[in-house]
Amino acid sequence: MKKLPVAVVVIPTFNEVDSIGKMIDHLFTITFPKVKDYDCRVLIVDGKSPDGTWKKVEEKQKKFSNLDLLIETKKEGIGAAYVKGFRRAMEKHRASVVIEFDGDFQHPPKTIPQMLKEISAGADYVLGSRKIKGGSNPKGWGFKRLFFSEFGGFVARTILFFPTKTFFRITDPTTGLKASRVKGFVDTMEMDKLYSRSFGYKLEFLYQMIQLGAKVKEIPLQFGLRTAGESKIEPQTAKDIFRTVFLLRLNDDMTKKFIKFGFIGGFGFFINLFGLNLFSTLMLGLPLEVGIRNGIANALASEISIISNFTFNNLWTFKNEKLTLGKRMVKKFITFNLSSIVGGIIIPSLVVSVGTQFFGDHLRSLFLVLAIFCFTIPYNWFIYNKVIWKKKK
Ligand SMILES: Nc1nc2c(ncn2[C@@H]2O[C@H](COP(=O)(O)OP(=O)(O)O)[C@@H](O)[C@H]2O)c(=O)[nH]1
Ligand SMILES: [Mg+2]
Repeated sequence: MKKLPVAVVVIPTFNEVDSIGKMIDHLFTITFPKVKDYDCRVLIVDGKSPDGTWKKVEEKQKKFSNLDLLIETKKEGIGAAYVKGFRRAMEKHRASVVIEFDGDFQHPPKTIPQMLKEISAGADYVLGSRKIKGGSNPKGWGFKRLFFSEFGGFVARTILFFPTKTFFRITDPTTGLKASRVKGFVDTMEMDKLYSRSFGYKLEFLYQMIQLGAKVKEIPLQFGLRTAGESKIEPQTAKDIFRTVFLLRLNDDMTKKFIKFGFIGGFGFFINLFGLNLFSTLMLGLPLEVGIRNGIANALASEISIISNFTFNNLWTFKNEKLTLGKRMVKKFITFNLSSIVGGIIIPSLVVSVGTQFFGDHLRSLFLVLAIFCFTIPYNWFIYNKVIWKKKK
């Protein structure tokens, strides 16, 4: 008989004695028989629950051979529990798919066959979403919990992914119901140094899976109310999640690039300013009108700042896409110059011109600042990434 790929449903538990037995029974007798193309197993990672959840699991192990139990020495957070669970699923069970699942019936077990089907159909990462058609939050949730969930999800999504495609594609980033492909994803993920060992892990796994290029599929999740036990969400959970997404984004390669780009751009501005004064002073002896003199001085200074921007971005910001001396570099440098004229002169001049025409001369400086931040910076960032230092496929 052909050996089926293994899917491990990992369930972290802490004081879930009232629901874990029912959950195990339900999975093995109702859910798994519906799955034909996976060898389904359950792994409970228990934080040494004082209520003896693990004893209940040991009791069930006598009945179900595909039920594994890992007892932690103490409660270390849901994220830490999943890391241990995933490792065990890969090493001991040689899992092809790992599923994140709660032990309290808030995640409907019938989503498991659905998620596995999506994986078989080619998805690498299946997420249960409360935000798409067919998904929902528990009816009994009060305004506060609902607000935190909605607002937290939006903030997390924005900080992590804005303005990329993923921002629009991931509707429920804090969801805890997921199926992940192991090969090329979970086995490649960095799990040693997580920012959060608590609920923030969800965002870290999500972020890493996206970075690894996972094909995402969302399925509707009707998030239920707990049937028993208490939520382990604590007041500091929101802070933990916020801190985690912030650190992830800050250490993102793109963000680091953007900071370098901004730094070099700012430096370029000062070169321009300094150069204008320097050249203007040097040309004082020449028989020129003041306007002509400053015009020439600024043109020279601008070109130096363009050269500086090009050089430093090439050596630092885009060092991985570095252009080397040669024909290609000359071509790109010419494009860079033309584009700098568009982004640095034509666009701001248009904005200042149109803005002051409509809203008054007194707003001149405001429109310049607006033009730089709203148009020049995004424009340059786009051109640098997509044209000048475009990644080779
Ligand atoms: N092992 C372990 N399990 C945990 C820990 N924190 C939460 N869990 C379990 O993780 C699952 C999700 O937590 P839960 O309290 O249901 O979160 P909520 O449903 O979002 O309020 C439940 O099965 C919990 O028992 C922990 O620190 N260690
Ligand atoms: Mg729960």
